[in-house]
Amino acid sequence: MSVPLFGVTIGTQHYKKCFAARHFQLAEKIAVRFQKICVLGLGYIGLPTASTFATHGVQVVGVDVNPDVVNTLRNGGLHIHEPGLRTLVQAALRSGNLTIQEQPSEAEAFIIAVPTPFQEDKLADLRAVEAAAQAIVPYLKKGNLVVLESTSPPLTTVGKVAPLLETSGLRRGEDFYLAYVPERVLPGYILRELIENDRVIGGIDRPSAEAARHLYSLFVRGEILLTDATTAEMVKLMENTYRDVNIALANEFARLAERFGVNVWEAIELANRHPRVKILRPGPGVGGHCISVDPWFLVEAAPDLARLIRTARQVNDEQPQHVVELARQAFGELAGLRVAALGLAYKADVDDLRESPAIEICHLLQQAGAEVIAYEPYRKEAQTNGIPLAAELDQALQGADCLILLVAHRPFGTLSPTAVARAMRGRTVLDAVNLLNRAMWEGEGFQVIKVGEGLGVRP
Ligand code: SAJ
Repeated sequence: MSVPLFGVTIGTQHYKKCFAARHFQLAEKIAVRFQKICVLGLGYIGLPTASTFATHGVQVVGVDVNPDVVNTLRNGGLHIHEPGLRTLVQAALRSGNLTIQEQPSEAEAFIIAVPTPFQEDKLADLRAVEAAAQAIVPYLKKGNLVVLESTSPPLTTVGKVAPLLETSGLRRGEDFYLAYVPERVLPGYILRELIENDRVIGGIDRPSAEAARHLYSLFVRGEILLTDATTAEMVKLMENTYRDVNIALANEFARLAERFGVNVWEAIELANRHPRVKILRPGPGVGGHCISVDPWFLVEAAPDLARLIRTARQVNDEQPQHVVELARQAFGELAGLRVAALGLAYKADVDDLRESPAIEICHLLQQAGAEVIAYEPYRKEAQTNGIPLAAELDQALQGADCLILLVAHRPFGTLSPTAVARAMRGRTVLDAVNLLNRAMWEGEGFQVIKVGEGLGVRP
């Protein structure tokens, strides 16, 4: 039997010999010393993680290179929206366990939770990870644990982070522990999932995995599963790719249904009654900083192999254009139309606008000559790059010829068609997320078009 490790397959006996009891005990000893940690990157993952460790009794130095983020947090503010996060951060700060800095300081463990976006050419941009690893170097000491949480292409931990850390003169596996521990939390449910989800921990060696297990078991209640670093990187990319490919399938089903005059929502509901079928939801496209980005890391790493993954990405990336095509069919000539666009976030009930298909749809409508006024209840003052933003819903609706619903935010579920009809000039609604009750809106004189239903004409 053999254990795949760092791209190399080595025999189990060798694995056991290398990572046997002596190291394991070292890891046990290290564990009790996780009294002070340093979390680099205070975004959607780093801030909840730092605060959760702090409220579990660990002294945490939260580090962010953005002085605005540091100032906001130090002054009791919050730069991101996530349910429950304000209370958690306040509790962490009040406990005295969480401090916010622009630079790391000495600690027993360092967690890197910085963004890994892609560049124009869809290649991974690892500059933030590299900068964070370099920032740790002056503070790295023998016996420290370094954890990478940022989603990264395969082999980043052993091929990029480890060599950077070794510029300290310390050696991986001998002087410091190193692990890849992917975050798997769903925006909107981060605080609960951080604690309850199972956690995959990939060590560059067995002691590193054990050391990271001891760190995360301070608050994780889900099962902790140990593997090697590269497998853990692959696991993370597989999870998000799996979702992306399945959403692409749902979007393709929607397009097929529109062509055949079928209601895709009804068809999906019926297909999902099969015990082994679970089709996801079509929509305006796939956004956010994870699912629309991560599969490209696999395409980049092996373009000759990742063919389905690339196609799924392309299908999802085309969906905003498809929605605009539906708008053209529903609204007629777009030039000169005043369109009220509801929702700009990348998905329901978050304030995150990154890679949002809703924003792309607004831009495409503008390019077609429409006058778009958007309303985003969770980011009323967002910078939206040329999309005028209404401070209140009514302002967006006032005098609009058409309404396009782009995000299934909870507050939109209770929109009153009567009130909307009073404010709008026209009576056409394009629902890209299947939130509106067709009968209610049609009862108020609206023409309702939905993604996956098209104009509802069956030959
Ligand atoms: N979407 C659809 N149809 C669906 C589900 C989602 O069109 O049926 C769209 C959403 O509207 C959104 C995009 O896909 O635009 C992504 O949303 P999501 O809720 O699927 O995922 P994220 O990006 O918010 O979070 C994902 C999660 N990964 C998986 O579910 C496998 C989360 O667990 C990860 O931690 C996160 O990526 C991450 O940080 O990587």
